[in-house]
Amino acid sequence: SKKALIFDLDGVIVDTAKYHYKAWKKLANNLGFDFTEEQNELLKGVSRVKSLEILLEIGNVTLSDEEKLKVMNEKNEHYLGFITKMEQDEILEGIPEVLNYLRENKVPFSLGSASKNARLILTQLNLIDLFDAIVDGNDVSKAKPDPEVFLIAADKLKTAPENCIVVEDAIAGIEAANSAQMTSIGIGDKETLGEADIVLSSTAELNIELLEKLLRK
Ligand code: B16
Ligand code: MG
Repeated sequence: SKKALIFDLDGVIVDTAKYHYKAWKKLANNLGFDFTEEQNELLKGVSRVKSLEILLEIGNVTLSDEEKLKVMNEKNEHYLGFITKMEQDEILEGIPEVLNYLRENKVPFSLGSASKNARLILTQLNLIDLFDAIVDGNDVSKAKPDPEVFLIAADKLKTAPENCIVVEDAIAGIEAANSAQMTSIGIGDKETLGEADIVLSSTAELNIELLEKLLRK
């Protein structure tokens, strides 16, 4: 059957990691400990609940389930303050061209993100109508590295997993794509994303020429 693409959101379409970082850092500081940008790397591609657990472990802080819900909501409110101010020029380099190329050539594509704010972010960036399907943190029961998010996307695109090409910036996402039997393109560091079928240092390298080659295969 037909080839299709699945895009991760944070780190592939837009860099929301910097806003997540600011919001988690504020929460950490409120709880009495610091949170560095380096530690924030651990939260990339990881769900909101899991992110909080990692953060609390770093600070050696224990919270009740009720308190966890409360601080997660506060963190998200703070995060949304940044998101709602985001502009279209924050879309990562090369992405608009790639999405337009896929549409013009009738290659279906979906979002495959861990974020529960994905629809809001795509709307804010004026990209939501381009996508044939959207699968995000509201649609899954198992987070990446579980392949669920990408398998639902393939299903929505009516394509077999083997025909899907996943673009991801996080190791958990590459693992998810690989275990779904999909072709994985990693955006980032070759050492970190070594398990990916192809590694590109940035989205600017995800050009039409490379896509044409992959779609012809
Ligand atoms: P939210 P992705 C992920 O997005 C982020 O990389 C990760 O840092 C974040 O914790 C997660 O979404 C959940 O986000 O709090 O908005 O539900 O990379 O899977 O697109
Ligand atoms: Mg990501």
